[in-house]
Amino acid sequence: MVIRVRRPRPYAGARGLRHTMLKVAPPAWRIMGVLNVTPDSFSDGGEWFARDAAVAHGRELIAQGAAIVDVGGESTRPGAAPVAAQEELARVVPVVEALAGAAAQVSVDTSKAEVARAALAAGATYVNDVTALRGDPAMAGLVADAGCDVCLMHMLGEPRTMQADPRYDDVVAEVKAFLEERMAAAVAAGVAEERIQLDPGIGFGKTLEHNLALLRRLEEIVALGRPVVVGTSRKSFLGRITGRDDPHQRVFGTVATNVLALERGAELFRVHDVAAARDALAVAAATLRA
Ligand code: PMM
Repeated sequence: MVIRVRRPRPYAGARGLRHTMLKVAPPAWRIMGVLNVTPDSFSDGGEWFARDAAVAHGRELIAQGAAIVDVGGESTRPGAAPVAAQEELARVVPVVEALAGAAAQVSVDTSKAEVARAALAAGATYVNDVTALRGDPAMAGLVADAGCDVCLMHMLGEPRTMQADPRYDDVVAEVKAFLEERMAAAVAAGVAEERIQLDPGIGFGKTLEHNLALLRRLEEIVALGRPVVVGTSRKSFLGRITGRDDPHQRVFGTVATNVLALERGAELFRVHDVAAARDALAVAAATLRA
């Protein structure tokens, strides 16, 4: 089956906030709000597991300024148990369906083609695949046929074991080479280059030092020429630095990484706390432009 997705609507801005904003060019940055419909994600597992709660939270993320809502039905935290496609489908599709008419793009965070296909048919226009199209041989062709946006993310190993003892000679060079190779593979499979976004995969097979090196030298990933997605939100390396064990208390640390990443050229920010990121990025972007 070939699914043609609708083109995403233009970014409508945060509801009720737009008229008070500076009259400057529309932001080059966008926020991807995280919506985990899972019982076991590391920071919000169980909070939005019921369909109605998930849909309401998705709408709230959009109201706060998310241009994309990223709906996921399988936790990728270290050690997480795999979820069968049917279960993942049942979690994700009703939420995608309900949010598809809203003033934001809906993304599906999955590495299973079966789940992505159903989510695209339900109105998603973006596939966020943490395996960069390596997890399911049918995924690249599906994304190519659908003409949807796709995020290719770097991960060393697989979620169950990735944090065991990750090693690199030069983490930034290796992540960059991986993303370049995955982009070429996607294009070879028929994915349009302009639909591809790249993500260094903060926390996916990386130590604290690896994560900081990737953020510090993010320009090297930006130099690949495609929009860069950064997902630092509430992650454990922030807790290591700040001493905050509760992921909900890592908002300020997340915001610091977002601003640094913006300055280095990142365009998409995958966060749980949209309002905080939106204000910080608006101020940082206005300052950089001035
Ligand atoms: N991180 C998580 C899940 N999906 N997708 C992308 N593209 N980048 C990320 O950094 C990323 C991701 C980690 O789990 P969470 O949904 O609980 O934040």
